[in-house]
Amino acid sequence: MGFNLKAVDVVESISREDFEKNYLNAKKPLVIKGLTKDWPAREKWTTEYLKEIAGDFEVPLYDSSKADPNKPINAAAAHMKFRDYLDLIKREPTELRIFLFNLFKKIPSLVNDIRIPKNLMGGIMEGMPTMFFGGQNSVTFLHYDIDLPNLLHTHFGGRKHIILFDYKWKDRLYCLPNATYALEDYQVDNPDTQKFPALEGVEGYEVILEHGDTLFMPVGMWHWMKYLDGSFSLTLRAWDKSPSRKLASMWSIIRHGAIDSIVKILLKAKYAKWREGAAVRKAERALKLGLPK
Ligand SMILES: O=C(O)CCC(=O)C(=O)O
Repeated sequence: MGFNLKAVDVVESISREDFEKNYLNAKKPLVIKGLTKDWPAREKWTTEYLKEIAGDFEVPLYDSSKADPNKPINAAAAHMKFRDYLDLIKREPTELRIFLFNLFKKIPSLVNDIRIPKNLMGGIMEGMPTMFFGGQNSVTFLHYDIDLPNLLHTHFGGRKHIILFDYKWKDRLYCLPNATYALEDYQVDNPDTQKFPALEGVEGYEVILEHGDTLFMPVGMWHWMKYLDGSFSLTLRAWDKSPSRKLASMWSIIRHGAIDSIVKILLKAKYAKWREGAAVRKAERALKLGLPK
């Protein structure tokens, strides 16, 4: 009972044709274990190495809260020297995470440690490799990416538990209006379906990533992530080449980023209350009508 989760397909390697037909165009997730086998990063990126090259940087840290009605999403909870943070996640469990960190901007030579997989997919934004760090047990709340990209998410230094849902389940997942995340963190690995009945039967995917694994997440895919060990990831994003998809990405950023943040700041608790009610109404309606079909 609860979610209906299937294992994500896992391959060692894949041809472009197979990937395009069965995953990219089919909007289906996939783990490619061997995509990084020729990346120097696979051996080189230890926490000691990262401390050596970037330990002095001050980094913003995020906790598990996300829905403060007075703050734009992604407001940092604290700051710390990168070196101290890396020591912390190796030493003990913590909910503190680093989210969307462009370490490559600070240390451009890092790009030499990876290989952009252009043979797999076009449109990868080479200037935007972002990094994510988490302590054991830290959780990245369920969301989909605001700019609607295809994502290649590679994990390093430990294991990460990931649960995914197709975009079409948005209403049943209690998505907040104007947002790319849900009403509440209903513990995605053990959801309370008494309190959130529309979650019952929602279909998704599940996988545990290990060091060097790359997860492909298609456009609009909801993702929830729990770091099982203090570890980190690198995400490469690719926008779809069609002008209509590009426009959809731009509009999503404006609506879910700028407009949502402005309304949040102006209306505060009133807005939060309205949209929570709206998310519940939509979820209950979708459940009643058996949506999505
Ligand atoms: O690794 C994480 O903590 C979050 C990753 C994520 O949300 C992404 O790659 O879009």
